[in-house]
Amino acid sequence: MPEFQKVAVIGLGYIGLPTAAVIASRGMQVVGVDTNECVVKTVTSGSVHIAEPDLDGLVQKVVSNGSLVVTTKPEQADVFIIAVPTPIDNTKRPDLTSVTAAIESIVQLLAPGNLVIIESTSPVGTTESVAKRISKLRSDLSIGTNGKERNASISVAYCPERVLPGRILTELVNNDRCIGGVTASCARQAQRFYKMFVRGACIATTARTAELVKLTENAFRDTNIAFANELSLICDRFSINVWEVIDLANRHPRVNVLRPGPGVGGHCIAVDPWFIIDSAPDLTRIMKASREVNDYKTTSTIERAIAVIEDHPYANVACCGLAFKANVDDLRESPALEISLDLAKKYGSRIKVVEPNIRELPLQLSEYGAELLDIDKAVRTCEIAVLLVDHDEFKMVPLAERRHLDVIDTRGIWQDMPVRT
Ligand code: SAJ
Repeated sequence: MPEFQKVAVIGLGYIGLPTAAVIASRGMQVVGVDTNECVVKTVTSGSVHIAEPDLDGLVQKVVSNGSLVVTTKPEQADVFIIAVPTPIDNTKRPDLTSVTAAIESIVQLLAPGNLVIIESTSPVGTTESVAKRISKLRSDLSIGTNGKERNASISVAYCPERVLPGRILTELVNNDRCIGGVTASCARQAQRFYKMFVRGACIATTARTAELVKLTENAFRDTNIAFANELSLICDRFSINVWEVIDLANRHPRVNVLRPGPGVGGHCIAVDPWFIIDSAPDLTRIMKASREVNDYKTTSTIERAIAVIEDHPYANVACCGLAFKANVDDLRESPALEISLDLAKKYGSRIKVVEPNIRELPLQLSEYGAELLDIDKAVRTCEIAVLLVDHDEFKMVPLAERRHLDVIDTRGIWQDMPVRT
């Protein structure tokens, strides 16, 4: 009998739902679990609640052929994957409430031979604590033991996801995976499982190492973006075009400066470094400074926009983009949203928002009188543009149609005209 026939995925968000759908498409029976009844209803009807290329078609297929079933309550399975959010609280400390609740919801269902995998981004030591908690609540089960006791044992592992929104389905299958076991046998069992649907290498390590690997990846990117953002502030002071500096510097064979922007958004890069900072505050000077630089870039963009708007007392302002990055509809932790909101608070109906990936403005923005326009109408009716996201739709606006605009280009995509960077 195959070792992994039935898989329960707890949490059907940006990671859980695509993971559940991919596993279901590989011939395993999958139960997707989410406490949000709207999510369960949507997916049960074969639809999706998140925009991600090709996800709708895949979910439709696996739901209609019965290999993915969705519910609010977990049930017995061979493998349990925890893919719930792990945000930071107001004091920037990791909030593991959802992981704890997910574990509590499955612990009494566990049976010998089961595999429990945490995919949620977690501070170092979380998986070991989870294993201890399971041992405490289920003294009949041992964790990761081999040999004679094997039938009474379960495995616990940490296997971080590293997929890029916008490319999730491809990266889920093709990226290498780092598989951290609480014991070596736990890692081996998890490795066997991931090899069933991952084409990339599945590399075994300890749970603690895998936890830090995930945090390292995102902290590394945050620090590199901070370098680019700091450089953009320096260039502004010296009236030098930062995009030209980066382009020329990157011609050096060993230099690769990333792109500045209006700050760092999303629920990962701007959050995960805090997991490391929180656990080693005395050792994380670069990571903390990077977070501060990236947050300051949002503040400085607001200040620059205000300075330009104050120079044009009656002008309408196009805030181009609300999403946290190009070509997605995700507004979570978005600096573009924060900037547009601040400007709408101050300038009300003069603010015209362009976001091609949403149908309705978030309530906070419309309450201040801001209006959602398409890009063509916005460039026609505004005199100022604050370009916040490098969506494809914005890249395609010809120079002739935006020549009249006073532009703050935080993404460097309208560099064919004299602009403020
Ligand atoms: N950004 C810049 N300049 C750049 C690159 C990005 O300002 O040169 C900004 C984006 O505009 C956005 C933010 O950074 O606001 C994050 O975007 P991103 O594309 O760098 O990353 P995410 O948040 O979409 O996904 C990241 C990825 N991590 C890494 O690249 C190390 C992804 O692989 C992870 O799976 C994901 O976090 C996650 O879930 O942790």
